[in-house]
Amino acid sequence: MAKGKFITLEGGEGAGKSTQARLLAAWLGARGIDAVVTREPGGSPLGESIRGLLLSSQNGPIDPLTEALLFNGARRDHVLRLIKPALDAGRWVICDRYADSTRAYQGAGGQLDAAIVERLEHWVTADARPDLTLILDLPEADGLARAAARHAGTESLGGRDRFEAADLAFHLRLRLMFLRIARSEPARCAIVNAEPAVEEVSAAICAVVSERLGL
Ligand code: T5A
Repeated sequence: MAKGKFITLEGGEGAGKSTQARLLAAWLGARGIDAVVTREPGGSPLGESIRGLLLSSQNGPIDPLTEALLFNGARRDHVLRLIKPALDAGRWVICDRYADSTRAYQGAGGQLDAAIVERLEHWVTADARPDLTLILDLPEADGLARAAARHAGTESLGGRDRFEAADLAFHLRLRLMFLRIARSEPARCAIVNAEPAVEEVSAAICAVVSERLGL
């Protein structure tokens, strides 16, 4: 059986990754392609438990190396329990965030040594490298405003998780890193303008998937 394709969605806060992951799965389903939608951190029971630890505002500041180890621990479990088995069974996998998020958030945002980030990524993702990564790009303040509008008033940080609560300079570093990754790996990555309406962004994504993955 042919292996499934592995698509990741990346970008800053509120870029629309979760929304677009669902729409892409539906579009693929209409073409007879069985796609599983998953997310990071999370995607497996252990991964979801680690997600709770990482996003909670109760744990105070966590240093970038500790964060990178926790994200990669969750990722390894996710790869072994869900991503690789699904791909081996011929299913497509659409993952809302993956290793590029560690490069951006802990590497560029948290200023963790790039060599450490790369080494961890190499160990953890050797069995599952994306065929296509869609980088959803929009100005960081716009993404944060979307995320804030979605969950205003739900928690002590005004509904924001630890990362959403970081300053704008942090979020600008993320955006620049995602764009740098896209430009340095053009065969794997495509930048999608995430500013237009949901339907327009979805159409752009489907066009890229169609062209890059031969649908
Ligand atoms: N993280 C993650 C790391 O630091 N390192 C890592 O290695 C990994 C894997 C995860 C956090 O962990 C960090 C990054 C994150 O901070 P999360 O809650 O999963 O936390 O955070 P996000 O992935 O950023 O999820 P969000 O839900 O905030 O953003 P999405 O998924 O990009 O956006 P979405 O689809 O939920 O949309 C947000 C809102 O905008 C609206 C939606 O309806 C929704 O209300 N929207 C639009 N509005 C207008 N126009 C459009 N085109 C819209 N698209 C969506």
